[in-house]
Amino acid sequence: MQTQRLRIAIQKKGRLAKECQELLKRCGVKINYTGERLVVHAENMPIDLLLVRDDDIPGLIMDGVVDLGVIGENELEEVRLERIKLGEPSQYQLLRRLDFGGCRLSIALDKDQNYNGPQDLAEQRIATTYPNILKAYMDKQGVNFSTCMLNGSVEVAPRAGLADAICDLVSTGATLEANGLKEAEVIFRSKAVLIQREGSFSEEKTALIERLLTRMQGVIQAKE
Ligand code: PRT
Ligand code: ZN
Repeated sequence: MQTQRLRIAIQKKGRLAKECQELLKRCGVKINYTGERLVVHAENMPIDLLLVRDDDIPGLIMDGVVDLGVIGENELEEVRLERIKLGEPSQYQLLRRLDFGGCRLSIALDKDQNYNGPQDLAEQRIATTYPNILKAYMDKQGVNFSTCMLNGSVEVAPRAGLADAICDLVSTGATLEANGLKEAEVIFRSKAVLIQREGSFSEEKTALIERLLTRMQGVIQAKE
């Protein structure tokens, strides 16, 4: 069901939420975020914001339920690979990379363990929230391994005896350090991105997206 208003999905709470709100504000989109609503309406433009878990954003775009979304490339790629596996729609268009949400997806292991390359991970169990990105990487390396799927507390898995290594997001490295782990391989580098659904758009929506992109360009350049 398409509406006249442009629908944009952003993370409700979490690491991308504040910066998404800030970016839209700087682009001149006036929104009152108070309350616990799923949908909020811009006051000065035909835009509706969907405030959701970041995990839901790639699917909302790939199913064509919303027009635009802001999401970390790590989450986007994981969902894309999962959907390809399931034979579900996995298409989207990248409008632009943003200047926040930077991190890397890395394999890490006990800091005292010897590590000389991916072959040292052969037949090991790796705990992760990103099994598809990890498998794609390990397949490319030609290394057999097993996974332990965890949606949280991935960094404690080795100490808890659940896995030999982990594959998790890293930004400063403090979490790895605090858990006695060392970064062994960076397998994916990520930033927040603005994406668009496939398919046609009304002339009005196309013009509004153009306008937003132009303003975004200005906002991001001004910060550089
Ligand atoms: O509730 P919801 O499902 O919406 O949020 P979430 O808890 O799934 O995600 P959230 O808000 O934690 O992260 C959203 C996105 O921010 C991620 O998908 C990444 O694209 C991006 N991002 C950037 C990060 C980090 N940096 C990051 N450091 N996401 C998570 N982390 C975690 C990491 O998992 C580890 O636990 O921070 C810890 C490591 O940080 P350092 O600084 O100790 O290395
Ligand atoms: Zn999430």
